[in-house]
Amino acid sequence: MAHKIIKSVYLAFCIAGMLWPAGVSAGKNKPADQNAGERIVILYNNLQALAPGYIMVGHQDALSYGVKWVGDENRSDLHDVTGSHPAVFGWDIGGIDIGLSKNLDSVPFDQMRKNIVRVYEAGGLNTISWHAYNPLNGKGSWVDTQIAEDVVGQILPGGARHADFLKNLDRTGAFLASLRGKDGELIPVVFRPWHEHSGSWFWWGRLHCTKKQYIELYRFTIQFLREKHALNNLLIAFSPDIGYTNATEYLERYPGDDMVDIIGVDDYHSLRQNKPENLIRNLEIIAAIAKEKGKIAAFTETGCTNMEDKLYFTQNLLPVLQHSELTRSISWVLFWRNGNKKHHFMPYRGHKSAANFRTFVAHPMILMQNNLPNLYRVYPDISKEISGTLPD
Ligand code: BMA
Repeated sequence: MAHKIIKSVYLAFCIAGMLWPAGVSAGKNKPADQNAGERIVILYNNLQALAPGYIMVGHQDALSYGVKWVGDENRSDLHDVTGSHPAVFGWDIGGIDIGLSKNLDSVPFDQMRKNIVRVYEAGGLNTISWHAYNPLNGKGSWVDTQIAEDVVGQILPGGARHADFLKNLDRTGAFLASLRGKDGELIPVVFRPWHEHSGSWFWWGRLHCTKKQYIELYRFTIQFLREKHALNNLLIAFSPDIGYTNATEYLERYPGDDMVDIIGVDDYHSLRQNKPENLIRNLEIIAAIAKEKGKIAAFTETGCTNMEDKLYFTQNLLPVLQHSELTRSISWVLFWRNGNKKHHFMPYRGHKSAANFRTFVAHPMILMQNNLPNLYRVYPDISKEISGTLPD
């Protein structure tokens, strides 16, 4: 009898565990943040579980504007083209740091916040990059690629302008802390600061700081947001640009496993140069690192400028993504923004590559919002939850 009771108590625990919250820790890998909140752990587990079989489509500023429209409610160019929004939504908070009400591409922060909540409620993924303004002069992120600028050295602890950096970081933290769901809970987001540091076009790029300074900047930023702003809802994405040919080179300025969750890369170049083999190599390197470290690999930025290549998705990109077990384990691919007819990276209604994109998203490996399970719920097996609904 006693044996039976123990057994049923044990069973009850197991069943409860499948639902909440012990199921939360079911995945063997954990986010980098020791104090990660429950929802971010669920999200992390779901991303890990989906990664081997599926690649999510992401689009920067998808809900903010597209070619020939701005600010329409619940609209995206990808929805116009396929009948579904993307699964992943990219945002950029450059400008929040110096107290602007709109970001560097004129997206009002209040509207961005509402859309981030909307994406979360629909079960999709938000990823936030940060084209941080220069804390020394209030100008943008871009600097001369040939002339070294000592911004990082001056804003680090002990530097002459550290206090100015803290003000900017406080405003950034306050925005991230304002991303909340209906019950006041912090919305899980991917945060992708100090990106493309392997180039020298941003003030935190290779030419403008030492390896030690870059790593300190990165670690200081994340620790400050986690501790001072109590942000336990972040998955942190590390995303250099191209320029590595092996894992050691990729990891040269890596800030540490306790900081990073997403092993990313921004690569526009390889396919532009008609070198798919380079993109395959770059993706396989990040996928192998992610696998070894128990993290998540993502293709954090790419795109075909103005969609000049009509068959880009099925002829150029899909063969690369499908190439190997490693490339297939990339969690998402984020395409850059549709600013206007002369600056866009995705098709829009009536565009000549729209049909090609529809073929791409119909591939069973590719996920848009309409086939994505809610990423903030616990499932016994999330791959059984993929809806077969294809875009119209
Ligand atoms: C660049 C371009 C710019 C934009 C910047 C930040 O790649 O799209 O127009 O301001 O990204 O989003």
